[in-house]
Amino acid sequence: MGSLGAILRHPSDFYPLMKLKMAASNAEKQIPPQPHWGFCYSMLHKVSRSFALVIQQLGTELRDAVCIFYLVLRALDTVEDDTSIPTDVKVPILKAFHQHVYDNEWHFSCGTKEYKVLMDQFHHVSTAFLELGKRYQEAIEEITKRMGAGMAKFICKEVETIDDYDEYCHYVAGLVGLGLSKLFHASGAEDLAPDSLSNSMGLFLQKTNIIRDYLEDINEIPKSRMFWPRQIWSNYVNKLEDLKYEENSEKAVQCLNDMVTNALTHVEDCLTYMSALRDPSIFRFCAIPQVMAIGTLALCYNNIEVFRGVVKMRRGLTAKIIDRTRTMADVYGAFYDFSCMLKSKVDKNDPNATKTLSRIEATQKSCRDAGLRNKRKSYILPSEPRYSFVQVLVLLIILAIFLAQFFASRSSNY
Ligand code: D61
Ligand code: MG
Repeated sequence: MGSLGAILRHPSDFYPLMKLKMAASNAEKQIPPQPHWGFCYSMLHKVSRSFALVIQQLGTELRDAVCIFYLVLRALDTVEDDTSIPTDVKVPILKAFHQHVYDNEWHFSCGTKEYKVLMDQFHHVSTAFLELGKRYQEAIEEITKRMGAGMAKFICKEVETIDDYDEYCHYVAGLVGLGLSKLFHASGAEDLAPDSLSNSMGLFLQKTNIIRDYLEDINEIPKSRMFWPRQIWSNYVNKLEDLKYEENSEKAVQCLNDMVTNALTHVEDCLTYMSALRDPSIFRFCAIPQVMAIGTLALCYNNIEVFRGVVKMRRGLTAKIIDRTRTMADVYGAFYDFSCMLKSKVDKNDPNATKTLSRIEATQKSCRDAGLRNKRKSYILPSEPRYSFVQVLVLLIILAIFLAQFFASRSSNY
């Protein structure tokens, strides 16, 4: 849960945080009894708290398919991400991964911590996969095949141009969007979305991750991982790692802002994709990560901390987003709020200021034109009552007296 300090600074975080905590512990209690499904759902909670929560609220049949889809791709990604596997071993595994899913005996040990457990016990995922409906299996197999081939291609190739960047993000996240749209369609709950819109849903999430994780990826041992395209960073520094050095702070922030501006190109498509969804649980499943992404971009924009440590939304704000993202009106409202926050951070001396502002204004226009923004509390305006130190102290003393009396009266009853 959020720290006491954070809650005192944002008292309205308290209720959504409690609600989230209860939802998470309920979800963990609902682990299915069969060992393979039990393994899959407890693994899902261990490797991704955020996706686990949104997956958990889908209807049973679709939820099982999405859970397996997630674990199969997470296992594939564990192979991709393990920088200690030699290329000549890694590439054939990535390319054949879609076949391994049908083979209960297959396993390959790699990764660390919970990812290692997932790899070592992958037979549980295969067993569960084989119990899914044929249409779900086919969609998962096809996407795994295409993603594995794409990852293999980029093992030996760097992300040079913006086209390479879009292509890499298509393989690792855009394809997830295409696959999910197929699963939604197969469940009978949604029309089949156009591929280009599904792709944008993934690109927006992946680019946000790549921007936020700059430092973690560059510091990766034994070998740094680089996803920022040379076509962008070479306008600011000679080597991608130079962005992390203090003497390049100004260039680093300008480069970061360029990257955020690039990610904003996908917003329109994402709003169009979400506005076509009909099923409320599928809607929440798709919308919560998107709202978190625009919030993360707003936080990272013009923020040197991206090059110094981890920049993350506070837990309380995440909890509020999960609690308050239910309809398209909520999504337009949230995108509008975070666009305002972005706009307020644009420095007119930034080399891309005009481009950035025009993308932000386009987003604000889409949100306004939809005319759906309901009367809601803003995520960014300080609607919080501000408590002074003395006020907090007085409250704590009153609480202490109250508790002391309560316990005194209880013990005198005996
Ligand atoms: C609607 C709802 C969720 C969506 C969506 C549309 C479209 C795309 C995505 C989710 C995928 C977004 C991926 C963003 C996070 N990036 C990663 O996890 C990177 O790995 C990419 C390859 C494995 C993808 C596994 C995945 C992720 C989310 C899913 C899913 C499968 C299946 C169903 C639902 C959600 C990243 O991972 C490491 C890290 O972020 O630290 C990387 O290696 O680059
Ligand atoms: Mg990866």
